[in-house]
Amino acid sequence: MTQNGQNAGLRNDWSLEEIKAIYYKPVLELIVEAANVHKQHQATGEVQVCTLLSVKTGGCPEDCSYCPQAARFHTGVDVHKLLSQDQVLTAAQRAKDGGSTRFCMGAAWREVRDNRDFDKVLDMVKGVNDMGLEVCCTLGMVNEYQAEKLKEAGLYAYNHNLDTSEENYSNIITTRTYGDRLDTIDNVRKAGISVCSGGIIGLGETDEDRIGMLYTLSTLVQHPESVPVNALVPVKGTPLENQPLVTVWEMVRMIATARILMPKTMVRLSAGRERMSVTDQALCFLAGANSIFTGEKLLTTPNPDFDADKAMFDLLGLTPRKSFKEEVVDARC
Ligand code: SAM
Ligand code: DTB
Ligand code: SF4
Repeated sequence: MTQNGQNAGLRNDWSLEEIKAIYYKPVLELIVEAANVHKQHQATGEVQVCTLLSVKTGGCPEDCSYCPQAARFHTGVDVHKLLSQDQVLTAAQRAKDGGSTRFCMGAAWREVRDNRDFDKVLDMVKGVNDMGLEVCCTLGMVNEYQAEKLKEAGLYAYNHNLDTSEENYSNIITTRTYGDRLDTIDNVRKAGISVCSGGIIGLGETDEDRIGMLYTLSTLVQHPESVPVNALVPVKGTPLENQPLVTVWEMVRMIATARILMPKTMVRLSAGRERMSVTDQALCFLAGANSIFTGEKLLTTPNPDFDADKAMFDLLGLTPRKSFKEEVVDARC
């Protein structure tokens, strides 16, 4: 058992065999076990509400085969350059008014470059942070120095997904390596920024790949503070456009295993909710999911609208989680 400061009481020495034994449990047994872990470590019934904004859409030089924003695929995505500070702050205010506590800005970049666009993003981070929201960015790869600049500007979290297992990575993306991904996560961690890293299921990967990704995440020196679990949204024009949709049981298995391995982490039911019924989503919450993206768009694809999510929260008796930033303030009072 690891007993370093932040990981106290949490394990990062899981073996593949142990993870397999959890993942392959009969699904109802798995849900019960995950629900128990959830109850011990999380405030049940509380769900973190996050909103996404694509601040720079499309034209990306990478070849991620799931992504509508890769320039080489013809997906008809609405390509635009970096939004203005005004446009971003207006969207952030709307998200805040809608009950979001985290605002995540995504850019279709391979990596951050030290140029005027990065300076503008730093200003956006400052502006959104000043509004009292937890600011998150997902901008591709960052080096140590860029991570520090983001931290200084007030960045709370950085999203950088592993997406799949190390073994499967080159079947999905060839323009960078798994090691590149891990290096960025490390740079973000060193800068003292909260780490958000997870993946996608439904890419054509095997169960062993899903287990492999969970193994990498749960054996990092410190678990990511959030782990998004995305169901592939197949987009016309991408190489994965004809992939069959994942079932709710596959999502549940992934979420429940993540919850058991990383009890203190926020597990986010991310892309794919548009096609899920409230009953399906309820199973995911039962299995340990406690964060979602709200607002009618993710980055480029649809998401349930505000009213549908409000009705779901009411029906299931869920309450929006308050901001981690507020908790820090409370603790100081
Ligand atoms: N360019 C940056 C990067 O790759 O880290 C940030 C933006 S990228 C769109 C963020 C994440 O969105 C990806 O890592 C992937 O997990 C997810 N994503 C992209 N397209 C998706 C799709 N069609 N279905 C589900 N998730 C998707
Ligand atoms: C994450 O894991 N999922 C979000 C967020 N992090 C950046 C993105 C989902 C994108 C789904 C496809 C789209 O809307 O373009
Ligand atoms: Fe570019 Fe990110 Fe999409 Fe890959 S996932 S093509 S890096 S925007």
